[in-house]
Amino acid sequence: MAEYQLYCFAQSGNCYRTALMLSVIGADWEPVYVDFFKAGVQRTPDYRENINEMGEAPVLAHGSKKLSQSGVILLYLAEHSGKFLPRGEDERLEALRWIIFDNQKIGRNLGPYRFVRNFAKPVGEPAVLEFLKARAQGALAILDKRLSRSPYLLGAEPTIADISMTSYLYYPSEEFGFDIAAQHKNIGAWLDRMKALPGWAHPYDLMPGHPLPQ
Ligand SMILES: N[C@@H](CCC(=O)N[C@@H](CS)C(=O)NCC(=O)O)C(=O)O
Repeated sequence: MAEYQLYCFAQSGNCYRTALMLSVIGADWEPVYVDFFKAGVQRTPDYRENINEMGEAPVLAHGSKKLSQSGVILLYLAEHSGKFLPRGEDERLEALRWIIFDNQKIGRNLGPYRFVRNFAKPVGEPAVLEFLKARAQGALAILDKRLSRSPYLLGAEPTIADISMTSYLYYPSEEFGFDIAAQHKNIGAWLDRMKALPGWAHPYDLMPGHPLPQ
């Protein structure tokens, strides 16, 4: 058995943050497939009792520990590996600031937008899609401005704040109906830099469940 198990599925940007981290730190890990779409495993009493009371993926299992919330998992892995760890109090707080902004403003809007556009049955109402897209675009513009100042969020080196921020940004542009990297040039250049990290892999190659069965 691998050292780490990650409960995850390929379509999830929330899961991707943590799968990418495991990959770029060179961890010994294996995915445990969460059948989110068909079986809704994350909503079963068994999952909530034994895996994550919050009913969400990702979950990282390490020995007897089970951790959820991608930001917590990223911090744990950074502290255990010494990699992508923000240094000193100011950097730690700055990393947390961007991780929370990502969770609340970017992933929180881009994820549901992509979900209701591609996976929900029936597909979401146009007004809902427009609302989520506008909120996501506003947050992406803030990220783009930040990345005009330095190669990575905190400066010259990538940290867990950058790994978190990749969440939904490598999924195919057809799934969004617009090209994030082309519309936000600094985000596009930063995505290329992140892609050059040893161990980088696309979410659909790193986690199980793609393509979805029809
Ligand atoms: N803030 C959480 C978000 C996790 C999350 O919302 N995961 C989704 C999958 S992408 C989920 O499991 N949702 C539960 C559901 O919709 O039943 C994190 O970063 O880990």
